[in-house]
Amino acid sequence: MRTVTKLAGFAVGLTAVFGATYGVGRVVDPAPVAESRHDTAATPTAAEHGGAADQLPGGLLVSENGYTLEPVDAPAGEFAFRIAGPDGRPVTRYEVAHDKQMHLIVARRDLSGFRHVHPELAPDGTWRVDTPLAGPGQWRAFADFTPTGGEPLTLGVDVTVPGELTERPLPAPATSTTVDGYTVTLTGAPQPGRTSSLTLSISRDGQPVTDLEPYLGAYGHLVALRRGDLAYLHVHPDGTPGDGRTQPGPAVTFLAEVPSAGSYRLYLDFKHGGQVRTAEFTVVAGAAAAGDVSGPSGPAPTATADHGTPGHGHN
Ligand SMILES: [Cu+2]
Repeated sequence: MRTVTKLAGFAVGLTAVFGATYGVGRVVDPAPVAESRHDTAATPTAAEHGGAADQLPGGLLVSENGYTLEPVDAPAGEFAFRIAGPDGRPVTRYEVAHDKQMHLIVARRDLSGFRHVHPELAPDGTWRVDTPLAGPGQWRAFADFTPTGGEPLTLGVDVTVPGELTERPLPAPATSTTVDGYTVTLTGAPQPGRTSSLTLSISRDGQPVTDLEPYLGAYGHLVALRRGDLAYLHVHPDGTPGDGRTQPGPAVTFLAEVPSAGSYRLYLDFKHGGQVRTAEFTVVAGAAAAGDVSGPSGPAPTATADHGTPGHGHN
């Protein structure tokens, strides 16, 4: 009983700390935290959906659950790293998730320069890839992987590329963007602490694109990074190619849960004509987001948030 009590106390402590960010409603029920951790290895999808609100967002830690992301020296033009396991040795066995054993995502601290690449694993546990770090700056590199026998993890590490840096301001929030002649339109807005549907529609020359090609097991792959700390968010596609209901465009729908109000940068990878492209958006989660200082002062944003009635936004 002592052990059980301690575990429960630990779970309460964790939940209370994270509750400031994720909503305090879960503090009263610590049991799901412990259960979701047990279930994760066997059913990662269920655990991700059921327990995400109780966990720290991905990518904020360089070491978690005994696994540590370690960049290693590499020749010019190459980026290399390994994952040290609980025994201190490089991990050499990984599960495939979204078609790959390792997803490496990089972005500068100002949220520019996003790249999503797939390194090659050497027998000694070193991952190598043509460097995705496109120029000088403070970069964050995220390794998104599942070690065999372990839980899905996203570890993050800072990497500096020396040189003259020009800080880029975060682009203003928008619901439409273009990349390589494609126009991508966003419908829906993320709401802190709950699952929101985001639909991205792709067109070219005014015509809807209806022959998207599967990429990483879906018609699109969406990553969200939070401004300020670059918290890395998994966003799950709603439907997969071949499930009998998911169409190859023009619309691709995702289920996103952001942990807090604030600004996020969304990066949509989609494949068409044999090439992967990335469309980027800035979105603001929550009615009373930081930076909303231009409007008249008053209680309106708070009142809107408290009522929580979807479809009654004022903007
Ligand atoms: Cu990937």
